[in-house]
Amino acid sequence: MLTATQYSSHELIALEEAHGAHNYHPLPVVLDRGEGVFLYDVEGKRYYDFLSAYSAVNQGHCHPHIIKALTEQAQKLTLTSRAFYNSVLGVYEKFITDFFGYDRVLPMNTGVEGGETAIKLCRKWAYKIKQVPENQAKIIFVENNFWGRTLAAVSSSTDPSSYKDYGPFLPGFEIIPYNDLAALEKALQDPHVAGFMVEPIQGEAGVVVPDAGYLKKAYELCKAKNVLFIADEVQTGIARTGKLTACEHEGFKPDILILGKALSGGVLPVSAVLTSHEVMLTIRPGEHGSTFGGNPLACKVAMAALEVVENEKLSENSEKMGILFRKRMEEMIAKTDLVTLVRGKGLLNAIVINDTEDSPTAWNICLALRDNGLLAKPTHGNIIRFAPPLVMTETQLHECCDIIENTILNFKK
Ligand code: IF1
Repeated sequence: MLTATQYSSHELIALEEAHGAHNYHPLPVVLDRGEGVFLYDVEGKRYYDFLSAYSAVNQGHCHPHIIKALTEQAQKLTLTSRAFYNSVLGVYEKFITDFFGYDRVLPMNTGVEGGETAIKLCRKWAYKIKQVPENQAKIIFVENNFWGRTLAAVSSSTDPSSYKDYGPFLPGFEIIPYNDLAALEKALQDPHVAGFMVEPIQGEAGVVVPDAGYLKKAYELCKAKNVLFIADEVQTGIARTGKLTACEHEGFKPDILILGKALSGGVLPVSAVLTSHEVMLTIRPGEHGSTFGGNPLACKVAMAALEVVENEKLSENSEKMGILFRKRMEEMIAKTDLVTLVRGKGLLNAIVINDTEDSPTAWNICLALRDNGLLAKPTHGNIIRFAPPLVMTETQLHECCDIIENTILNFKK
């Protein structure tokens, strides 16, 4: 029996084709090893990672501090379930609530479980505190949101590729345009509204940055109507946009904060929902949970991942490198009509390709970027997201911008 290291990229792709679900269409590259900002394919070719596993690897691949925490705890105790206490969870809960400035945390695993948990907390709070009539609580979402693949998540989606043929859908969700305060103000007139859940920057939609002040004003509108502002920072959190959380750019703290992805540095699934005593304690024992939620291994990994964010000043580096990146992209855009704009905050950015959404141009550019040693992937059609690990140095960033510029300027449709 051949081990994985003896298969070629081609053979490994064929194995996935033959034996796996076809729920993705990956860029044709087979990765075997990761270290910092670099990925290496099966044949040993090195690439700059400009996706970071959708912003889960902010600390860089296989960060030694996180891997050390993982391997030490893995040899001691990995899982007790919450049927019993363990020696790590309480320490983690104090650590993370202090780190983000919240009263309490509910630990889960994936980002979408964080979203589901936030919605359940919001509904519980609506019935027990706001006194919304039972089963009448409404939660407002925005168009082109993306917060995962569960039936609740796709029930709030406006993207047919997320929701088509998965009905019937969860009721109690209302969808309004993003970045539209008048639409939010109108929707908040309904006294049954319990929450407003929104990404501070829409990742999957193509790194859509709302107008300055939108989030803060939306928060204020929610407060005026006793509605919980729920920030989905699964992708924008953990220093990705140049602050520890993206809401910090607007100087407010969401009532419920959802974190995931880079909360573990991409080492294993760790998510967290942070909120106040009042909201969190509406859920009583036995009313929510998860087998792996808050397991000792995940807690140790998450604390190490957050220590890296603080010790290596990843928010500051993300901010600084992001400014540099967008400047380099603007200079490139001045030399070509293939790219119309660059947008983003910190090291969450995207370029918009001057072609139709259904054109293969963005995909073909990503294939050329791959050949030139940089990995990125289009989000919707003609938008390419660029989200490298936040540990990138200025020298490395210039090298990556050189690769992107040379690829774009020499690209033939
Ligand atoms: C896929 C997208 C990104 C997220 C936000 C919650 C979640 C995600 C803002 C759920 C997850 C992932 C899911 C993955 C691809 C990726 C993605 F393209 F799907 F939309 F990043 F933009 N909130 N995003 O971005 O977290 O349950 O996955 O841990 O499903 O294809 P999860």
